[in-house]
Amino acid sequence: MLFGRKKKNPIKIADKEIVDWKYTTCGYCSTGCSIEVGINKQGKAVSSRGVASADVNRGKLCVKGIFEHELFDTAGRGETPLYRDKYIEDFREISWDDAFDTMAEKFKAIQEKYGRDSVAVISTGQILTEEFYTLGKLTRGAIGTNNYDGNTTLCMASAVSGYKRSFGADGPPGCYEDFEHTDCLIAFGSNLPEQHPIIYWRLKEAMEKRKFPLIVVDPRVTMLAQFADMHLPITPGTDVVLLNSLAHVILDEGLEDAEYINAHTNGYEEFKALVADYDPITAAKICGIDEDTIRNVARLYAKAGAAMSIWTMGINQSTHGSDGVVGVNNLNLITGNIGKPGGTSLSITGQCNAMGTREWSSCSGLPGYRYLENPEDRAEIAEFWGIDKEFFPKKRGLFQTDIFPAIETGQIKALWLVASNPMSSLPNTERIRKTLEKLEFFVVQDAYSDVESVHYANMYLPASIWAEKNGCFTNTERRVNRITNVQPPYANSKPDLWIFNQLAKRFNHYQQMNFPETSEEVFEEMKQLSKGKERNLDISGMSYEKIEKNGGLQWPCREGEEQGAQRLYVDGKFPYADGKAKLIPLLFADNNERPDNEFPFWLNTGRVVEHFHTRTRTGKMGNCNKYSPTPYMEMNPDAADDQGIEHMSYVRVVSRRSDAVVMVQLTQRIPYNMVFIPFHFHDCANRLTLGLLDPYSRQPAFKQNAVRIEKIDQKEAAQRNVEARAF
Ligand SMILES: Nc1nc2c(c(=O)[nH]1)N[C@H]1C(S)=C(S)[C@@H](COP(=O)(O)OP(=O)(O)OC[C@H]3O[C@@H](n4cnc5c(=O)[nH]c(N)nc54)[C@H](O)[C@@H]3O)O[C@H]1N2
Ligand SMILES: Nc1nc2c(c(=O)[nH]1)N[C@H]1C(S)=C(S)[C@@H](COP(=O)(O)OP(=O)(O)OC[C@H]3O[C@@H](n4cnc5c(=O)[nH]c(N)nc54)[C@H](O)[C@@H]3O)O[C@H]1N2
Ligand code: SF4
Ligand SMILES: [Mo]
Repeated sequence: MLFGRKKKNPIKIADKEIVDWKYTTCGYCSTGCSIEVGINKQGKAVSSRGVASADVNRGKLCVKGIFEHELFDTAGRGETPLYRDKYIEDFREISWDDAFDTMAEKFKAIQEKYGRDSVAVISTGQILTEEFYTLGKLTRGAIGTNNYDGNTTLCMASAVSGYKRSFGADGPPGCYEDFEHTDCLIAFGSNLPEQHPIIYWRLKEAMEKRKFPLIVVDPRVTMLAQFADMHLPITPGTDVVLLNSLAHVILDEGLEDAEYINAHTNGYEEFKALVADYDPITAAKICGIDEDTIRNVARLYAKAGAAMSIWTMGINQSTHGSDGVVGVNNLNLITGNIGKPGGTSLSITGQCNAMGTREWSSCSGLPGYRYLENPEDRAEIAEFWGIDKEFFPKKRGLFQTDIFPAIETGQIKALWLVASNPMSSLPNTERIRKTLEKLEFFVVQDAYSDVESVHYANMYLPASIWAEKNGCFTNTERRVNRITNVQPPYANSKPDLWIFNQLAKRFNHYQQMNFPETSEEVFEEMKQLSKGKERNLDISGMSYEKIEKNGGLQWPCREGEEQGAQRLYVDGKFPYADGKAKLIPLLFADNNERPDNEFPFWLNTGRVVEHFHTRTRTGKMGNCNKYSPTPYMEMNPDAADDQGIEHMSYVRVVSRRSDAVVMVQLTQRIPYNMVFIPFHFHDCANRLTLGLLDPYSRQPAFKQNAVRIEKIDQKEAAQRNVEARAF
């Protein structure tokens, strides 16, 4: 008798009639995978595949990238510019020209009445580098407001600030290839298999070839923790204590690299004095990791030939985010693990072009890692752009997270929001709602018109998205890669670059300044500004053609060089004036909202693999949304048992700010006194978060909040859920 599939119809793979494959780079996370999009006879994008020859992903894509071609005609795409005098009125369609005239007129009138800085501009990590550069030029050089920042303050600000404090400049010094050389890796608050699946795949490949210890520091047993040799379930917000204690053991046991410390760092004595207070017994009580584990990890790390640390939001999104990054850098400096193969401090960045905005947007200063605080940088850029250097402010203005309170207090009257969705992504949604309602004039420029922030806007500008545009992204390992316009702009949407250029025409300085029309011309302008021996951010050796041919190029890539550099600081020379890095003592202050009798659970927030941020994209894509269509919460089964809460039931989660209804998923991944809610869903996690700010980076502590859980009527909750999904 025959068993199996013999009699069944064979599986047929539909012929999509692809006639061309077009090169581009994924527009979700900062891994930077090269993608080819398949185009059929009708010119429609019908398939996505990884580029086999690309060094980053070597033919692989994750669940988001593999469906990215479906993005172009997802529901809710913006079709035409919209306007209304007051946000409570109905929108009416307007022409692009009218939109720009009105926008310029309103901005100018508000600036005249309340001062130049009363108009704020908030951007993103998700548009093209050429667009960032042009927006910066427009905002700093023509509109002239100093209240200009990006959503990167929610994301990478602590890494930027920590790199600057330790090394004298921003820029992740390592690369993915470091996995191939390292002898020990610690991951702090980074869940690679879900958030950077292809970086994880690179790590796994390296570990399969050559086993080395993987240590994961995370309060949850994440997917990465499940693959680790050691998991350190740290008490939230206490990484600085652990880092100080690791340094304590290393110095106490004489495991440091004294030669490296002497030759390449300043501040050793003060640093040593501070970490002396953080012996493992004292530290264990604060960070929840036992003293023997601290000693073991310190020894493993210091004795490894090459050791590296990676981190993401578990470190950055904290009241000690910047200090956490400095702590990681301290650890690597004292063990001589910077700039060597497998020895590095590698911040895993977030959005597809979080790096591009850091490098070129002028959000925190001037383009190409130049500073407003530096008179020579101001003079150089003013001359290059053809404007008076006195037009620039002498220090940076408000960070994104300080712009919203400034709207609240009436200092800021108008806001231009480009590719960010603060109604879902900022802490304390109710407060943000009230803040947006106070604006006199509010413009949202987004690829989707159904974004929550649009409800409060006077004007909506429909932007083209991802591979409807042409330009570059920079990934986590400083690799500049190409996005090519594989599809024409949707409906009457326009590339962000075109929008910036049109608005620029409405401002006085346009006559003196040059705003090139094409991305490639903008790139050539950026190349001019990047040239210089002392500058690490040098892209003058790149061209569009060369980038695409190589599947991306890393900076620095100087004029005449065939390839970019894999690592920074290889010679131990840092961008501080004396060429040395700083060892910085970090005093821990316990200032988080903590669980108590009234709010007994830590609320931790983050991400899942199938969704990206506020779901404007993945919420509408079949497979991505199918995996998790409902706002949910991870809860420990024992804790749920004690509260009489069942798996898959709805509960109300209450914090000091507000409440949210979620479905309970019971899992041992989460400790007894903690719950975890993915922040992707609107009117959910961020209704509850407090978001205390880091003093250096102004980044919110999204992951340390206190909540209680209440039982609710299941029928009503289910009905509300259905209604919410329908909206
Ligand atoms: N699928 C998917 N991938 C993404 C994104 C997405 O939305 N979806 N977003 C991209 C972006 S912009 C970013 S910034 C990255 C974020 O990437 P990750 O930072 O890896 O993701 P998160 O889930 O936000 O947080 C990581 C971990 O930090 C832990 N954590 C919480 N508190 C602490 C703490 O006090 N200490 C330590 N050590 N850990 C803590 C959490 O338990 C969580 O597991 O992902 C990028 N990739
Ligand atoms: N509780 C909690 N909150 C968090 C986090 C957390 O871990 N926990 N993480 C924080 C982090 S790390 C980040 S990065 C932020 C993200 O926060 P946001 O950036 O506010 O969230 P996104 O949903 O990515 O918003 C990007 C918007 O840009 C639009 N868009 C996409 N491509 C384009 C384009 O090419 N042009 C234009 N004009 N628009 C485009 C999208 O439709 C979307 O509306 O969230 C933060 N919020
Ligand atoms: S790992 Fe990141 S860059 Fe690569 S396909 Fe997935 S979302 Fe895109
Ligand atoms: Mo992020």
